[in-house]
Amino acid sequence: PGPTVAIVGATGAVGSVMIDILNSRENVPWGEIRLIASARSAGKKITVRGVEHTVVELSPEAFDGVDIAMFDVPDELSAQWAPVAVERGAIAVDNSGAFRMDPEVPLVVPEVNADRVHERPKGIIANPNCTTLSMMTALGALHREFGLRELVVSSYQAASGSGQEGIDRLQEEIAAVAGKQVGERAGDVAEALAAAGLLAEQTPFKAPLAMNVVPWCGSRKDDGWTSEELKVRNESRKILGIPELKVSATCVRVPVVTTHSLAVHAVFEREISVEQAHRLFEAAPSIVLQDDPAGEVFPTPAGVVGADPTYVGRVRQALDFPNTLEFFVCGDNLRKGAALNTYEIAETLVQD
Ligand code: 11C
Repeated sequence: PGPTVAIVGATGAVGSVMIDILNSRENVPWGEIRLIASARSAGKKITVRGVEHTVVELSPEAFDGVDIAMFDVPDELSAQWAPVAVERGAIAVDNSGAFRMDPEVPLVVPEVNADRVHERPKGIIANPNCTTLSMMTALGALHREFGLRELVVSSYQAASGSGQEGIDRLQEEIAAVAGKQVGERAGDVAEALAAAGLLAEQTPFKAPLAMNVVPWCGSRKDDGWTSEELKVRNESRKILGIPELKVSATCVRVPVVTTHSLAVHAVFEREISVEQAHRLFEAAPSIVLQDDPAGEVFPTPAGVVGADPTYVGRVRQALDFPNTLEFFVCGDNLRKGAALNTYEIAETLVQD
């Protein structure tokens, strides 16, 4: 039989997508597939590839016999349990922020730096943040040929970046404002939400998300930055292998359930034409180019959700900045942004 793979956090928003990915693959290299979750979800039955599995509780013993453990749990749980999985003999592929910037932990996007999976002195490989990941295959393809130097991005991040709690909150907020004449007076959206029992202090988004956008993702960091904006900067540098890359990000939550988008302003060592960028995007197997200004064709998150590839469009040469390309990317934050990339790292390990 093939290697044993475990999904830790199997019942969460990303874990569920991981199971969808396992179910949708024609062939998988795995022998046993083990589903691991908190005590609250232990005992739950989930069918994977036609076989009913019982979710087992997270414990040291749960990792016995596991070759690759894919973690989709909060940072503090990964920090505690990924080393336990390694002690028990597994390679941990971790989708949390706990290890990403650890110099002894590779941060991998297989299309960009698959070779890094071999350098894992801690037995842990990290999966990037979904916002960073949504633009990485596109930037990796351009960087290889044209040498990326500077990056300015604005994100349009979906509610599911905050997990099932975020999805539920957005759906409830949309239901609360549906059919109401709101959005015409400051505060009236918040009033409609409060009237529906959706309390401001219970949202993961800091402000109403229905009929709104919220320029705040993640937690507060120094000098006015958010954690998400610093992750985009630090992780982009590490994945692309450009420690000096100049990066400035503004991360914004938008009322989209799933699929993150980014407006990217990328400066290269030399001039790059739209045609050259198109050719690189078209040659990349995990990129779909949707870019036809004449036909007004471009990607949107609603058209991309559920898809594996990164969608790229609105590719333009900047009018006032030399060697600079503007483009828009959309990537399903639960798939390539999280579960799929984690799974592809695990597949890369098996192929090796
Ligand atoms: C969001 N990108 O959209 C975040 C969620 O570092 O893995 C993922 C946080 C992370 O809120």
